[in-house]
Amino acid sequence: MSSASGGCDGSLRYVRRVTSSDATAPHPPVPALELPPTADGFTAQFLRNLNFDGGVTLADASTNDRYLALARTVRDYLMLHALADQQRQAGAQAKAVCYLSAEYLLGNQLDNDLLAGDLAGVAADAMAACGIDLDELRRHEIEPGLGNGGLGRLAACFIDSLATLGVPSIGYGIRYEYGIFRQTFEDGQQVEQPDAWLTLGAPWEQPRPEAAQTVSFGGRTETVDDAGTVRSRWIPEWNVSAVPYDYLVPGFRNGRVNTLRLWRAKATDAFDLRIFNSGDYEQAVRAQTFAENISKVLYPEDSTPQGKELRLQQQYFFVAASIRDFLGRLPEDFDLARLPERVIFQLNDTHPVIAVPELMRVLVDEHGMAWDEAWAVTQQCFAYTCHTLLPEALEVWPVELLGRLLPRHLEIVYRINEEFLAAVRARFGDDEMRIRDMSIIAEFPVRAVRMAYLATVAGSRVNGVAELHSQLLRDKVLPAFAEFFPEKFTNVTNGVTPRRFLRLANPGLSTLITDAIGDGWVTDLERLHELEPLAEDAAFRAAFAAVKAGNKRRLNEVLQARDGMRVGDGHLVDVMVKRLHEYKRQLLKVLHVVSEYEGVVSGRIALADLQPRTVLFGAKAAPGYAMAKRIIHLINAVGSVVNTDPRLDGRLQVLFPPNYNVTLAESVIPAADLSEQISLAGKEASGTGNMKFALNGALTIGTDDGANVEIRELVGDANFFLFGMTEPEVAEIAQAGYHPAAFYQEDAGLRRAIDLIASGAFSGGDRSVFEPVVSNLLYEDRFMVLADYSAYMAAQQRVDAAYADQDGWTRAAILNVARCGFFSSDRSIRDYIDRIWHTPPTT
Ligand code: 26W
Repeated sequence: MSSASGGCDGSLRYVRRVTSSDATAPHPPVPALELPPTADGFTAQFLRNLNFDGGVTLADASTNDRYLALARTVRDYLMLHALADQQRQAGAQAKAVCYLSAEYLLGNQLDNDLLAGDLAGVAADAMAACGIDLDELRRHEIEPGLGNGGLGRLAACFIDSLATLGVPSIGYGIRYEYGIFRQTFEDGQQVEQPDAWLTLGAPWEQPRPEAAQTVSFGGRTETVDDAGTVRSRWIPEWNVSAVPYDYLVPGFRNGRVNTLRLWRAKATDAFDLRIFNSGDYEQAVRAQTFAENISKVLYPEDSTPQGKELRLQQQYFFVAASIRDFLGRLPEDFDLARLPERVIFQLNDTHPVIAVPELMRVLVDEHGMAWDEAWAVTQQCFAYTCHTLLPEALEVWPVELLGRLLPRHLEIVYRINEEFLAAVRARFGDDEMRIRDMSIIAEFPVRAVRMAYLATVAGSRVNGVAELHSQLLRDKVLPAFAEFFPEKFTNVTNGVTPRRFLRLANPGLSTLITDAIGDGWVTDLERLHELEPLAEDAAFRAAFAAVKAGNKRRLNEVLQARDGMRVGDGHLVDVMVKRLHEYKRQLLKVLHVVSEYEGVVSGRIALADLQPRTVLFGAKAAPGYAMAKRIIHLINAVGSVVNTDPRLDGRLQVLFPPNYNVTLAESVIPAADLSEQISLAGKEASGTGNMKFALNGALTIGTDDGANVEIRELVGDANFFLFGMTEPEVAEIAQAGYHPAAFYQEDAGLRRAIDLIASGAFSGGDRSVFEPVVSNLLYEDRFMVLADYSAYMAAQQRVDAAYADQDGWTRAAILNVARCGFFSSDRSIRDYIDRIWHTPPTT
């Protein structure tokens, strides 16, 4: 193929090229992009997109125009792969994974797709030829923040790994118009701003209005006599249209492209017309707003469900559309009794669990399948992942609400429950305590459907997300179910994608690794083990330390531009980034900072003995979570005092850049020395930030919780700062009665820190501001911050001592990198395939 055009003069042009004629091609030759891509071909396509899609010339194009045209061009190349991939997979009849998740925290797409499609080089050349600063376009991108935290980011890592492994799969979710709010601070307090991520255009998505599905709500059920069998039928009251928006999910340089299909709610034409004809135009418009509200906003609650009707509407909306969509892909004459051979629906926590009665309804009511057969099919088609241990995070839906919104589904849930409880009785007799315990329907405080129980009864497998979590799930959260269905329970430890979180986020370390062991690690992360001997190589250690120093400079550039902040020169960079929740114990970190500060100002610690540190926080609080917001206020208040007190001479800094998101994580994590993973043991299901830090050569200070346990086992005790109570110890003191005030009384250091906060030292003398935080710690302290304080302080002293030996620290950091290959999401996905899905990759 000849080169399309030379250079880039900005003129309007349309380059017509024809593929080599192939008699067996499914359609006549079409103008095509060149594969492999060339800079000239890329440039030509970029200009075409700029001119014809954007309607501007290069000379007149704004940054946004250029960004959109670049994104489109990248998507065009991926689309070539996608079309070829679809052709290869058509007719393969392979079993697919449908990943059902209410959240996908995707992060920026441009670099990810350039990397996966191996387009970074040509894109850079093309932009240079056009006189465009590629980095400026990178900075222009707004990430789709369609998730809250760990669960949504995990889903994004998983779809990356599914594509890279070549597993047939579709991710299904919701295209929220407003993603997770943008956090700002006013006087140190969180203020939420809308995240209007779509306003400047959404070049990565492709609307597919022709593939819209209708989703129904409300109404009533009636029974009909169908040739002697009594059947129930749903007469819904209102419909909305679900319009799919597709995102390409490219595998890493393997020609595979999967789909992420996100649904947007639109008013149906029929609905509009009916009201329009009644002459009430205003109401017709109101109805449209009502329907479109369903995909308007992501609920910013992470772990405390609000039980809002709109949220249930969202959940049903996306799973009903997804199930229909998937079934529509099967051949017309497909025998639905064989559905389990073709699909597994993975339930990402309880949010999509309403899919269970929906599939039953479709099979029984719409396809006339017998109940028992439909139930057997359904049980094989679902599997459930639990992501929490907090009882308050387990979703329940009042039957009053469910019955009003989805009356037929409630009937189906009742019948599932009836038959399940009959099986329990058959095995254990009329043990009413047990029956009440295991019923899918809770009776108190209101009759409600326990979605986790429904998922457990319906799914073929139930998994936790780290070894400890899966064990606690069996022993503490769902013990009666683990006894009844022992074969269902399994573990899949979480993982993170090495493409985004090492290869892209840490180019310096990536190059160092590749120079040492080749680039196979990008898709085979266990190969990082080959780095182990290099921990003893002084030259490698020096190079590794230089990369870390470079990453700190890079972070400073980002922080400076973003927030006017910077990490201190020569400082230990101590990072705690995650959602704000009391169980994660940001307060413990604050107490450490306050203790160090108090130590210096009171003269107990000589300034020269203080290890210079920058403590960096990133955390959003759910808007309705008052205590979390107070803790944010406290962190900012402590920062303003500590950062400006001349007695500290800048040796202790607290930075809290607002709006922590995936993009900021990509700058922060590679620069960190110390990773704070300090949740109360038994509360953090897994954590995934912990894995990202260790893979980027930060050492962890952490409790024996979630995946910390597995990280420590792999990296070794010498390379991990363990502290605090174990889960059984926590359970024991909780049992005996926990008295936080006793710890306050007994520990002078703790007393000084708390007293300083209580004194108003961080609130301009106003003692009332943080009084609720202080009294909560002293009289309730549900997550036992005070009980772990002294162990934490001692562990931080070990950190300081270890950091003083820079070469030893670097050795430990290298071993962290070398030993954390296990935490690739590729490995997690292989575990899902082996233990749950049985969906082999296709080639
Ligand atoms: C509003 C209801 C609700 C309930 C639970 C919203 C969100 C949740 C999630 C389960 C919270 C969550 O993100 N859990 C996190 O999942 C990660 C991925 O498995 C784990 O690494 C974290 O430990 C867990 O907190």
